[in-house]
Amino acid sequence: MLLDPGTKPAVSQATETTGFAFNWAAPEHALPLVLTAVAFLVWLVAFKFRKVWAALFGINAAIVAAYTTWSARNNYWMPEIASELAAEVDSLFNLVLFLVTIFFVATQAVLVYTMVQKAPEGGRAKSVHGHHILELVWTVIPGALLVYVALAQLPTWAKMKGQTAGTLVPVGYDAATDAADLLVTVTGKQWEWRMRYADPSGSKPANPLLWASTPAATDVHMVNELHAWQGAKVRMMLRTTDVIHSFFLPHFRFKQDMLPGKTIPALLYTDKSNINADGTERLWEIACAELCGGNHYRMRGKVVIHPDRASFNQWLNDQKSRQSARKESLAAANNTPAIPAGNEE
Ligand SMILES: [Cu+2]
Repeated sequence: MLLDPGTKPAVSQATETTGFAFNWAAPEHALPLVLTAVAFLVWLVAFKFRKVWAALFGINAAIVAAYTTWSARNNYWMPEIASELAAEVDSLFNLVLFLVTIFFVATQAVLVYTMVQKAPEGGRAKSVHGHHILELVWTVIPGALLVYVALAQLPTWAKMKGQTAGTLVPVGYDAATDAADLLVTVTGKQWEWRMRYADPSGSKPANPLLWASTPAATDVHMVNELHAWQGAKVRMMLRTTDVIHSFFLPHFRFKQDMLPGKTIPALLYTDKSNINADGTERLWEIACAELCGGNHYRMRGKVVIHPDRASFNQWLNDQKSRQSARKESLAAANNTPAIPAGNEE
């Protein structure tokens, strides 16, 4: 019996890790410590004047505001940006972060003011009930902001789904208008990612959605590695063979759940290559962002964006010939009798 070449392809795992190394001189490491130290000093003073809780809430708000502003400005929380779309996602994130920070600080300021001004020393603050206009204000303003955020993200979401730029209302996938340069099916499986490319020498599958669920014998299989070239629009057909996985590409700010029984089309824009001029590679990881079982943590892979289409084609053709060689050796092994001739019962 000939094994599916997809069951045991060459695995080349992402092994590089970047551990956290504390450095006093680095402001991103020292700043939280300095803030904490200042906060502790202020708290001590407050303790003396019996306004401990008011001081705590105030200090907390100040630290959160300083740290979030600083982190957003220095892009401290996010890895390298791999595409323009990723930068768009970051600005959406920063918009939400900005709104949340403003309102957090504002509400904490009211809280602290009430605790300091409205309470007798060491006693309880007085409660205020039934202020109609105030209630209207704090309902209408957040409501309007939520609607704004919901509308602001629609064009980015449509791009990620590969719909025409400028489309606000998400529409279903249409193979006829699919402008992708490369087609790849990514299947989540406990506990790895299976990538499948159409035969580079054959014609593009007429119906990519159908092809995603019915592999051709000449497809090229790969495990835990997603390859493309710089400047490509990559149509990814996302599937799972078992439970829900979440296909997460942090450098592309791309995350999509894979749902059993569904093929989910998405588009990846590759504006940058992660192969340096000297041939070394910057690690752009793939991770599973949905707890999917005991070995969930093993669902690591990597994205390789070749500098041009020619080097990608070379890679794909290379994979294709390796795969045919594996198929042939498997076929030869399956034709060899397991029991040497003459020893049969
Ligand atoms: Cu998973």
